[in-house]
Amino acid sequence: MEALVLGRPNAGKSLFLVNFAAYLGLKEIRVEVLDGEGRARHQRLSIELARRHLVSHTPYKTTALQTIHVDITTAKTAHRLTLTDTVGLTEEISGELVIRRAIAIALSRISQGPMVLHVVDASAVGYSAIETVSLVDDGIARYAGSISTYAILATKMDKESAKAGLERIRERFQGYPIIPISGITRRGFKDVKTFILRHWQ
Ligand SMILES: Nc1nc2c(ncn2[C@@H]2O[C@H](COP(=O)(O)OP(=O)(O)O)[C@@H](O)[C@H]2O)c(=O)[nH]1
Ligand SMILES: [Mg+2]
Repeated sequence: MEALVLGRPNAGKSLFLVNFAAYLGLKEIRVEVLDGEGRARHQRLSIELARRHLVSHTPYKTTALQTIHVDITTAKTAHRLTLTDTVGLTEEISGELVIRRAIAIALSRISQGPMVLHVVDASAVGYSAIETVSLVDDGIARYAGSISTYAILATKMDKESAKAGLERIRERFQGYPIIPISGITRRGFKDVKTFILRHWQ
């Protein structure tokens, strides 16, 4: 089973991915990095290094697909889960070829059938009508939400402003599963695991 992690730059995709893998018991992360040319490279990283390597204050640190394999163990069996991080999706067309390519690869993956975990920064969802959820998030929900097993992960719930943001997300994305999480405190990780197992195929 594959879960594709999508969202805008800086939403919190990579931190969720690394800490969720650690939560599932992974000690070392073997990342398969697909570069802008579509070539795969393999790297072994400790959770700490992976966090430093993949998570960034500056958007676009993730310019290639990074795939992590983890096992979710239940009472009966171990399920092999592949988590794929992606470059942030934006309204503008990037001037950088490597980013345009990474976006194209991420978008084309959606139609190949993975579960889509759509990460939205709940703390950045504004109060006024103009600065609410972006068109990019609308687009991801409409497209991935119609063809994939799909959930919105409303993240950064450890931040004060995220409470109001979560309400806005609930208003805007009615009918879609919404799971409040924090990539830092790991709030909601159990719910994400339950969601993944419930839709296992
Ligand atoms: N407070 C808080 N900060 C977060 C959380 N998740 C990510 N961040 C921060 O947001 C920034 C972008 O995170 P990153 O995972 O690289 O976002 P990406 O561009 O979507 O992959 C980094 O500075 C992270 O430390 C969270 O749950 N809570
Ligand atoms: Mg990232």
